[in-house]
Amino acid sequence: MNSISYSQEVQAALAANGAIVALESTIISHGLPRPRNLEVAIEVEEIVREGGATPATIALIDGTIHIGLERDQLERIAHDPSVVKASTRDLAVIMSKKMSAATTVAATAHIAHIANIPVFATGGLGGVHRGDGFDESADLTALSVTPIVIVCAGVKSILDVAATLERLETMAIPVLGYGTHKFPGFYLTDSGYTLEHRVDSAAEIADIWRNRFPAHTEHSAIVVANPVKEELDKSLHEQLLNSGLAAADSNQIIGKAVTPFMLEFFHRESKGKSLDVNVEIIKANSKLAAAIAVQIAAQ
Ligand code: PSU
Ligand code: MN
Repeated sequence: MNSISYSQEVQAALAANGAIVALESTIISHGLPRPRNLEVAIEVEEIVREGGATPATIALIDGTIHIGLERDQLERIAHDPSVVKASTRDLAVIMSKKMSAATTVAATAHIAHIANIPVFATGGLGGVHRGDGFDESADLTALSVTPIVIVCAGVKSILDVAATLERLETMAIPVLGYGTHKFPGFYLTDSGYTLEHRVDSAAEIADIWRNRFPAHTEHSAIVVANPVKEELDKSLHEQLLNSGLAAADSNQIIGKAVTPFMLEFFHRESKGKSLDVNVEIIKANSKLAAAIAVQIAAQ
């Protein structure tokens, strides 16, 4: 049994040096409620294809790494409650135990790089959490050692945005605002923090990707921050944030459970409003990622 398996369309795209976009699966298993999660996963793959690229949703099934999922495998990740959330450190354990897992940004980027897939679309990056308990997502360390363009809508407002931006700077991970100098706040178009670098086209991003080689900074990721067009109502957002953080605290939610808990809290308490914004974010990011993948493949 091979430890890595490719979907038919990803295999064909790799052979043809075609444009490929990696997609994470934690968003499907732990970020969106059923049955909407499967619908969105399918729609997002279709958006990537319409953009001229091949989708490669990444996950582990019964101990095998999958780069690109066939429909029944996508259904398994979306519906099987035994699917766990895997970060990079969990991969070998999951493989050894023949478990099934959805991959976080960190683990997805790591696996995409195995197949030399240079572009990745997600919703929001993990980062530094608020409060005095030390919680920093492995997404940041993974991106500092993984060459990939990651398209996201910034980091979720449940995080300490200022601290996350500082860590990205320390780790020498460039952050490019797409059509903006304002760092997006996931559900909000503007987190209140300013970015130094703005880009306005996929071609420009591909050119920056190319220039990492003569600059010898080709070992790390590039973060493209793409603000959502229609943000969540600001006062609703503020209210959910405060009550959600308090609920996480009183329920003693820690470790990898924090992000899924907060997302679920937002979706439930906003009666689906935050979910709609979340879905829009993933769709828009996948579209932009496809355009970037096409430009990079043409280089
Ligand atoms: N952003 C979303 N939905 C998600 C996540 C991010 O809109 O489900 C997931 C990603 O997989 C990300 C992970 O890598 O949350 C971060 O988890 P943690 O904070 O435990 O590192
Ligand atoms: Mn964490």
